[in-house]
Amino acid sequence: MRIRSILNKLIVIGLISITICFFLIMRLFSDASSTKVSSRSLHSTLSQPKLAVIVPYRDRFTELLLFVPHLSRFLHKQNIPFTINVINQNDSYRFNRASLINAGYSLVKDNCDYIAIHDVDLLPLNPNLEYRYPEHGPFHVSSPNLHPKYHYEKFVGGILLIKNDHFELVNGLSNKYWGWGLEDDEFYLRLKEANLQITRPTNIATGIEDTFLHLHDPAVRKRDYAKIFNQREITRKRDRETGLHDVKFELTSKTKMTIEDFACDIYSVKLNCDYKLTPWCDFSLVNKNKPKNVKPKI
Ligand SMILES: [Mn+2]
Repeated sequence: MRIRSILNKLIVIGLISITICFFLIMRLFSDASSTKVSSRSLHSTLSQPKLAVIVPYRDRFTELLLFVPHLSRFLHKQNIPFTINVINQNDSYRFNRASLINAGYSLVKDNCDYIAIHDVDLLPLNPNLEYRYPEHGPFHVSSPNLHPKYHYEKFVGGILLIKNDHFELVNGLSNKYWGWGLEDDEFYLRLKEANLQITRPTNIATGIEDTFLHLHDPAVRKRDYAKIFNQREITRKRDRETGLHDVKFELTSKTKMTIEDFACDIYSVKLNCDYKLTPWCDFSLVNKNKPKNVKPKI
């Protein structure tokens, strides 16, 4: 009798233990599977190619205040991991968009897989404009048939996505362009010569009026169209000398700024000008050579 009651107790204890073990194992499994799910979703964002938006910049604060929140919201909707990097030219030379892009790239390249060369005054409006990783070749978001102002076929300015490998392959942009314009046309030739296929958005139902918002008022923003020394002649030619590998600059500060809760990094850089190669970088040189105003005879 005693043995039987001991056996019964043992069976009850055994059953309870088995039940507890069963629940513990179930619990462990459910924990493991939920950990798996969260690590998988984390992994998917971590493994996604990272975008660094590079914004060549000087004296456009009003535009920047709109740009950073607008583009951040736009890219969040596309679920793209990105940073916004404003490359502020902090020297007394003429504006050099191309060298700022080269400098910006060398500052951010270790933290991204591709860049968006992005004008600060051009805001994408149509949500179908994609900023995905341009695996096979540069993707020109602001194509000539959509850009509010520039409509020639070889135009690659405004907004261009290019992966790190391709940007390095073409040696970035020429550093010879001080003042406004033409650097993007020379960049087009670099892409062509490297046999890179430039693609552009398709299936966009909007047009030149409503695909982008262009904060571009020539009356408010005067542009530096001057051509001094032999600048016109030199900058019409393909540049096979200068580019990403020889851009010289000094990083004077890096500031994190938040606009409406959206972060950007402001890199202030002082560019370096080789006066022998590009004397047109500096207006003060031309003024020194100019004949002094002759005072009118009274
Ligand atoms: Mn513009």
